[in-house]
Amino acid sequence: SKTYDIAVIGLGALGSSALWQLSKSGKSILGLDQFSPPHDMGSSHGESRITRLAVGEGQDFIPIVKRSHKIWQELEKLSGKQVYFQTGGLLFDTSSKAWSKHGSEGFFERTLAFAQSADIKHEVLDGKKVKSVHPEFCLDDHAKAYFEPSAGVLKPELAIQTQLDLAASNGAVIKAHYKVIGIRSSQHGVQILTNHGDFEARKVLISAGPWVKDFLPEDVKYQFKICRQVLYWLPVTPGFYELGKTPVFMWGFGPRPEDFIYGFPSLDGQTAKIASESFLESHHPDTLNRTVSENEGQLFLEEKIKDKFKGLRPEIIKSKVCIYTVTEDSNFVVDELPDFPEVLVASACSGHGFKHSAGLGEAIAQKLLNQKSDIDISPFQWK
Ligand code: PYC
Repeated sequence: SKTYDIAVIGLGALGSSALWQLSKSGKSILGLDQFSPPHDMGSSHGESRITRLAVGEGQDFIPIVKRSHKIWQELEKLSGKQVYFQTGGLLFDTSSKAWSKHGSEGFFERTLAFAQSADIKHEVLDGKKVKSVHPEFCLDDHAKAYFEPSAGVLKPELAIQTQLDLAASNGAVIKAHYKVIGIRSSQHGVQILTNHGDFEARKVLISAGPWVKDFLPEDVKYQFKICRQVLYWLPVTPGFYELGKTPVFMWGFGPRPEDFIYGFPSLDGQTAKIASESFLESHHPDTLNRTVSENEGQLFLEEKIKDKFKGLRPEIIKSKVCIYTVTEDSNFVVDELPDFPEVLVASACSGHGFKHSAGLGEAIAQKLLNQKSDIDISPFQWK
């Protein structure tokens, strides 16, 4: 049977990006997904993602997101589809003790320091100034705020679909509803066992999102937590949260990573998406609770939304469960499977990955093709 040069397992944000970049090489490329991507079972759905350049998660990420913005432009030009909407982005820290984003203590100050050192256009504002332009945010006059004009909204499903379409038009073979059951070392490199038969590839990328642990040995598996998240859509009052007026926003309001919400302008003119984050429990994606109870929604409104917004009705129109794969320090992992160098694992975007997926997918493709890359992925080795 045929031996593919490279196979990609999992076609979400990273997998679809890597597949498109790999498909430009003229090599034989195979993409496998257990569902039909873009789908809503992993970490790459829910209509919108934030992108921002001064990423307080760490300086190593800045070249990746900058490169990603270039690639989104290329994708839009090639496809005629708009995946990035520049809205500007606001970051608030209103905690009396300073809020800590998961894995990134001092997130507000780090964002500001990185914006200064990496020459990213920004403004430091107070609550009073923000409210004079954006009365939708109920801030104290002296609240800390940071504004970045180049931040905005990415459309994850459209970006994935478009990258898969371009990969297919370059000759990549995409197989939906193929569940990988296992991988083994073989004469040609890697044997991939699936529910519909086996494949051979010289190299494999595992970009399986929250299913990554199914492929990992015990000695590295423990580094990942699989965390359930809930996205909510709330009704907006006409004239508020309009795309083109309201920026994307992130808001730390207490010391814990869970004391955090982020949100978007309305993309449908009726509702705005707002969500929080949770890192408290770990689950397997096959058994994780994918329904959101009325009680859970009411708690979200009470504990996270109350008194913070104008022009938004405290009511839940729609909700959706999404999954993060998380490391202790929120760092990504891009490294070979221990004792199996033909297999590269790319994972653990820890809830801040989509914005980097275009640049990271390109760097991963370059690594798999033994090409030089401008992006340094060495900080993402196993701990
Ligand atoms: O990376 O911008 C981000 C983000 C906001 C909320 C979750 N992730």
